[in-house]
Amino acid sequence: MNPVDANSSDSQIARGATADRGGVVPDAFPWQERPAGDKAVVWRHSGNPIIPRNPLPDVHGIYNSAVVRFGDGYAGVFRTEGPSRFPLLHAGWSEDGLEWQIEARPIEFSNYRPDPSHYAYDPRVVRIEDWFYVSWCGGDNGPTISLARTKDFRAFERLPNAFLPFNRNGVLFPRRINDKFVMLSRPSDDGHTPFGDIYVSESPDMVHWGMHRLVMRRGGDQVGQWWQRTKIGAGPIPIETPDGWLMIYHGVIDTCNGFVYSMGAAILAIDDPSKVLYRTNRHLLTPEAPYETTGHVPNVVFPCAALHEPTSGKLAVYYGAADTCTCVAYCNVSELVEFTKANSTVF
Ligand code: BMA
Repeated sequence: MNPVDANSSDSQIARGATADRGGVVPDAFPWQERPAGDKAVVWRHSGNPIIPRNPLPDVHGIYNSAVVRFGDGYAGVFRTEGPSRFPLLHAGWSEDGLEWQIEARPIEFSNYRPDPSHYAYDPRVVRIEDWFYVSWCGGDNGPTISLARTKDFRAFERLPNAFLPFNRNGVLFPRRINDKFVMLSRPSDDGHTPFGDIYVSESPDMVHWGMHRLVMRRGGDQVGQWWQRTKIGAGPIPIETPDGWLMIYHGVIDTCNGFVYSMGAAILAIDDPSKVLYRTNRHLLTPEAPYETTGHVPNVVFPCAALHEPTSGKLAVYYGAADTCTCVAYCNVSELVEFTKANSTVF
C-alpha cells in the first residue's frame, strides 16, 4: 500500500540526526541555551534539522510530527512521505529526543479495516491517564480528526473519528477538564483551506464529541497585525501553567507567493479553555532559516509537539519545516508566558 514499506522491514536510524549536541544536558532532555546576544523568546536548535531530507530509504521527508516522554527516553508518531507523496504515520524512538529511530513500516491499527485511500498526517500525541492518545488529520472522504490509543507505541487501537469532515489540527488537552476529555480543532475545507478558526469540543469517553465552542478567530487586520490573518491552528499539546493553558499555535498569512506559516502562543482559562486570556500579537518564530524557507512547501514553520521539563521550565518545541524536515526550537515556559502577557491582543 505504501512505498515507504516496500523495501525493508527493520527499524532504521533517521540519517543525519544532529551532529551538534553540544548543549544537551546530562538527563538527556533536548536542550541548548539561548545563544549569546540573542534576545528572542524562542531560539532554534543549532543542529536543525534533527531529521533532514531523505532520512530513510524511500522516505523523502518526515515533518509535522509528535513526540512524548516514554520510559527512560522518548517515543513519537511521525508523518512520513515517500515517492507516492501519500502521507502515513510511523512510530519512532529516541534516547535523547534529538536522534530518532523511525520504524520503516507504517503503524498498523487494530479495530480498523485498512483503506488505501485513508491518508494520515500532522499527528499529535498525549498521555492521558493510562493511555497515549494519537490524534491526526485522517482522510476519510475528506480530512477529519482521527484518533487511536496505545500503551507501548507498538500496538495501536483505532477509535472512531472524532468529527465529521472537514477538520484539521485536532489537539487533545493532557487531562480531563471538568471530568471531560477536551480537544481543540480547526474546521476546514477539502483543500488548502484559505480560512480557519480554533474550536474546542468535549467528550465523556473519547468517542462522543460535542459542546463545540469557538476559542479564537483568525484575523488581526483590525488590530494592526497580519501574520495570523488567513488561518490559525493549534500545535503542541497545551501546557498547564499557573496563568492558564499555554497553547502554541500556527498562524498563516496569504501572500502573493503563497501561505507563510509562523508560530504564536495564547493562554486559555484553566477551567474553560474556550476563554482566551492572552494571545501574542506578533509571531514567535517565522520562516527565516534556509530549511524553513526552502523545501517542498517553502516558508512553513508548523509546530506539533513540545517536551516540557517542569522543574526548570525548559521547553523543546518540535516543528515541521517547509513540509520537508523536522526541527526543534527552545524556550522557557515562564518567559514565554510573560512574553505572551506583555505582547497580547485578544480579538
Ligand atoms: C496544511 C497542512 C500541513 C502543512 C501546511 C503547509 O494545510 O497540510 O500539513 O504543513 O498546510 O503546507
